[in-house]
Amino acid sequence: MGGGQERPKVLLVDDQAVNLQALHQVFQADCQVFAATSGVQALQLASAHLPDLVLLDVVMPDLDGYQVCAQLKANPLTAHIPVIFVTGNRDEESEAKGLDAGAVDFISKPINARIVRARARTQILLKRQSDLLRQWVYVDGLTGVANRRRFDELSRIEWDRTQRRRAPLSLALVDVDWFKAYNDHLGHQAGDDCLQALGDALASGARRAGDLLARYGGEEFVLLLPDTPLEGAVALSEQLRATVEARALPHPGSPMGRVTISVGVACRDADAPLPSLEALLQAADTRLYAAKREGRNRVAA
Ligand code: GH3
Ligand code: MG
Ligand code: MG
Ligand code: MG
Repeated sequence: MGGGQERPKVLLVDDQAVNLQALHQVFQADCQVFAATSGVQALQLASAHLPDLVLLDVVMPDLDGYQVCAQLKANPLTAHIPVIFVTGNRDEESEAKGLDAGAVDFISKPINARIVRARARTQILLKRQSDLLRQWVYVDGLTGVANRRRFDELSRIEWDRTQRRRAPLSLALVDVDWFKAYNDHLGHQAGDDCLQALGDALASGARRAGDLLARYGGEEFVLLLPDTPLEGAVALSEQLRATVEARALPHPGSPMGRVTISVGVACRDADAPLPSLEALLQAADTRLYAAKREGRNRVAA
């Protein structure tokens, strides 16, 4: 069904085993299939596996299909996953309600395998195209790391998410030392190449799945580190600083003779509450400035 790509992931949700089985037969040959028999389980599996499509029953004992669909759409992680209702309720009111909840399509039971497969194929294709576009929209053209737009969106999400869970959120601002002089000595093209190399170096530093490295602007990068206390963020930043220094990229305009970075680190947690994401950025920026003042090629927190 996916045509040469990785097999699409489909989540089937129905409280009756016989219905699940019928759907399973439609998809098992072409797709990686996950099955849930309740709304709660459906939400868990959707977050865990991020399927390309959800086929969703309406009438279920705990959460009904409309509630499940609304919750999927309310979660930024799962909001872009298309949902098709598969239901015994054929009336227009049910269909309108399903589409209002954010579903892309509505299929009546008993199902016709070819129709279900064809409609699913269309939605999976659209989903893959929009995934691709979303990816490009979020990538910095020069370095290939996430761009400022991605950082702005994810940092808001992580600010709220970590605050709700009373978990720490750390942020490290990375700035290349004497970079204007680098361009002046070696030219702007060499400067661009250097930023690319730095993007690679920073991205290759040991990082956890939830961490985000983004190009923040010009010759500045930012690391967003959810669930990471200040000490952890400082240790990681120090590791990245050392990695860049060890690459020994020649820098004739720097007293260090090689390309180095300075890093400002800040953290919001129970001990150090901050009023806003802007305040966290400001704190990291102040420390970055201190790292510069204290001689560059260092981490300040
Ligand atoms: P400091 O150690 O204090 O950070 O000195 P600096 O020269 O790096 O700081 P400053 O902010 O004065 O200069 C940053 C320079 O980075 C300005 C510009 O020449 C260069 N720069 C910013 N973005 C790019 C880019 O995309 N490509 C290239 N080649 N250079 C860039
Ligand atoms: Mg049912
Ligand atoms: Mg700068
Ligand atoms: Mg700089």
